[in-house]
Amino acid sequence: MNNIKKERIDYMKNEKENEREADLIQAASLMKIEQKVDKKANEFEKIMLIYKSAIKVLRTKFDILNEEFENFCEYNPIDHISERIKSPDSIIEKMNRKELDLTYKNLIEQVNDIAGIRIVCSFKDDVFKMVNIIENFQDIEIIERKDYITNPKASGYQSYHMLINVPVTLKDKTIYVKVEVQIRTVAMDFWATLEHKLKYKKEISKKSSKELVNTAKAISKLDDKMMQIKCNA
Ligand code: 0O2
Repeated sequence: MNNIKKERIDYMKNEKENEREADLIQAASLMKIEQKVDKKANEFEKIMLIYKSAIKVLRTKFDILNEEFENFCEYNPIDHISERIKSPDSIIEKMNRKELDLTYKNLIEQVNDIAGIRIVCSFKDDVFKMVNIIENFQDIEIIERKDYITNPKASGYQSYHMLINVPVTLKDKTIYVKVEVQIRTVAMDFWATLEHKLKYKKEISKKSSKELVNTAKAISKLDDKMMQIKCNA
């Protein structure tokens, strides 16, 4: 079930990716990247500010796209868009979960979803239309993608994730910052939101986990049925 294809774009793998991370470290005036993460420190705040800027850049692109669909096209695949910066506690919890040393280096290199944008679409095919549109953005780089729609997670979770590098223009240079884009249908979003609430920071029984997987399968069937109705309408 969990044979999710992790596609990493080859040219990004080594030097270029390290360059991107070095730029971010420099921009945050973080000279000692092996320094331990301190969520109350100035450096931490500066890093978060840069991630927030990346969200602003990408959010503006999606807002423009949404307005274009709304005003110039017959159909808008976007239902709504949301964004978030991962909270300091949640970043540290994730680093602990991944058994990472709590250094700024690991935070920048290994935590991919500090900045996140979610695009919620109406129908399943709209998700793939959005993926295609993002692929054609000239100024962003796609680092990785995870298609949890074609290959749902063992939990039942369905969503399309793209990890992208977004250009942030600072006074003396443009730096690239990682943002995770989650694209899914309204139905998938409904399931993920409730499942997150049910599971958040607590263990649930095997029976309940199984029931959640079954509800995810039901959601997938509903999505397919709605697509069929749309095609026949
Ligand atoms: P939160 O609290 O939502 O931020 P990676 O990010 O690639 O280094 P990870 O975290 O295994 O490693 O990647 P993955 O599986 O793509 O998950 C990233 C995010 O997707 C999660 O962030 C969740 O937001 C969402 N997600 C993944 N699996 C599930 C799931 O089973 N149920 C729900 N509801 N959401 C899921 P966080 O940090 O785990 O959580």
